[in-house]
Amino acid sequence: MTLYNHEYWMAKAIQLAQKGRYTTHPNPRVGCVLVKGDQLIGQGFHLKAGEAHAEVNALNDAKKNSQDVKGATAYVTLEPCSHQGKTPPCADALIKAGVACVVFGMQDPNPEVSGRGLAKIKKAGIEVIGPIQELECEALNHGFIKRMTEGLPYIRVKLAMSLDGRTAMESGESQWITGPEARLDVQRLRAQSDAIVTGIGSVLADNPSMTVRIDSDDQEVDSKTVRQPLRVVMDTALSIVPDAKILYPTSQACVFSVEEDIEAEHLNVLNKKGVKVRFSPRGDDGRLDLLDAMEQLADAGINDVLLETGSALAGSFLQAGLVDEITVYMAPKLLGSSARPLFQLPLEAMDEAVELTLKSVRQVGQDLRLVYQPTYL
Ligand code: AOF
Ligand code: ZN
Repeated sequence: MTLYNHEYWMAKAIQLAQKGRYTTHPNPRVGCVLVKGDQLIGQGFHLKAGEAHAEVNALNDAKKNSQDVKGATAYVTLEPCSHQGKTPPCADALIKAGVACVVFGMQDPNPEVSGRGLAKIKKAGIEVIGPIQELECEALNHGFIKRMTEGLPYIRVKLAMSLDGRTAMESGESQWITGPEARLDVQRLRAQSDAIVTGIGSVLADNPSMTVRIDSDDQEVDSKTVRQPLRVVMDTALSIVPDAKILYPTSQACVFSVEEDIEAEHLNVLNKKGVKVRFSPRGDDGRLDLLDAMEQLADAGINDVLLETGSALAGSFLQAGLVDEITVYMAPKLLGSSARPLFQLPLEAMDEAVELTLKSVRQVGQDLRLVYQPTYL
């Protein structure tokens, strides 16, 4: 089979994997197609943690279509697993089904797998080809890969700004800079994230709920299966008011504070309401250590963080080297020179400038969606 064919079928597997974009957490998004004699005989993707993996769904699909999988080629966006997790190893299922060849997109970064799935398949005499379209396959799972390899979530900062780079008026007023289409796009970004992180400043100023709100007729996200991400507040001195909307339901919320900085009485009030407060040490700047907080989130299985906050906390995340991606919605408005900037960064000379790489540009309604990556990565 030519490389062209491999890329064609892997692209199909990637499309399938994307169907799990809103549901697989904390598992990766994975797609699989089974091909025999240039015909697709089975397809599947991973939908939900605890349920069948992509390969097993594809094998079941072939069976349902009365297709014989013996001698087929399996295209999988991620190395088939070799371990017994919540489900049995996919490598074993493919071997048992008698596939002749496995083409994979990328190795599984999970230390429980990382190469063992491919080794098992090779040992069974099955041809293994790959990685194929590795960058595209990695793009499905930036968060899962970062958590597995660095013990940190993938952190995407979302900001809305005017053409003159302002995110709020001097008073803090910021509703609404962007149009309805961009705001819907943000809801989809939230729905793809495992946690929404914000700062106490934004909570006290706007009392946001930070929930995902998807209409029942949404073209992209199924409003019935949409998952509510964890809502997280960075609040060094624990100043959050007990009835802040973001805290409810408390099962899906948590607050990070510095233990020495808080009032025990206030902690009691919050605990009684069921609010989970986590502690992080003080960082070099005297404020909560953001790196520690993010490590705690990764330990709790958070792959993808969406940081929706004001310019001060966004600037601190950037300076801590924690930002993986910046998504900016730019509105056709001018907010004037006294309005607040995108990031608060105390820079003076040109050589201190934070360099960014432009990754994509898209028009969303009347706004532009710009995606950047800091070059410190
Ligand atoms: C695959 N195909 O579709 C997925 C894989 O607890 P479990 O059994 O669901 O296993 C989760 C781990 O399996 C996950 O951390 C990752 O290493 C791998 N995910 N592997 O072969 C799939 N979702
Ligand atoms: Zn598996």
